[in-house]
Amino acid sequence: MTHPTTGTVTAYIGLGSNLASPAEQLITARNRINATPGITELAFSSLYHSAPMGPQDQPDYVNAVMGILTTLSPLDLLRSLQNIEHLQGRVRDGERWGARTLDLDLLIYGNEQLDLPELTIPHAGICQRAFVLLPLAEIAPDLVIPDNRAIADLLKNCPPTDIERLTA
Ligand code: ROI
Repeated sequence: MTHPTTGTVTAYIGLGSNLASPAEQLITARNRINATPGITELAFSSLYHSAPMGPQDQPDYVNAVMGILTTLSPLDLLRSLQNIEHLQGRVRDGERWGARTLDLDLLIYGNEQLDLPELTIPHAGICQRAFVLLPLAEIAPDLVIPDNRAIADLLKNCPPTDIERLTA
């Protein structure tokens, strides 16, 4: 939903890293997102330490979620996030679910539901991933995901195991 007076949309971005000083990667990414024209930060969650989902032969992750106001379209926002991943040394080597210096996922974009080859919104992984749900619930406890699922209900079905809040 576009805010009628400002032409901006509220969006949520998931951040994750498990290589090359993960917490610093997230802080650098936050600064770069904030420096992007058309993006204003609304909220940034605590950092969370989480066990890897998927292949276990990789380091633990640091995860967070950021809420923004943006004038960018979903695809322009996606491109900006991919550019930042690239700047921080993300290599897409084709290995699915492998270690990464930075992962920026566009989780939610207003009330939009999009299913494009390069972008699905709401992000398909939100509901199964405590490392997304927990930080999202921290900054947006009353959020209802566009297909009508309340964060609080999703959390009940997704026990927050193997995840620890790092900073206030
Ligand atoms: N596991 C955790 N804990 N955090 C992530 O951000 C993360 N990202 C991924 C995969 C490899 C699925 N596992 C993850 O892309």
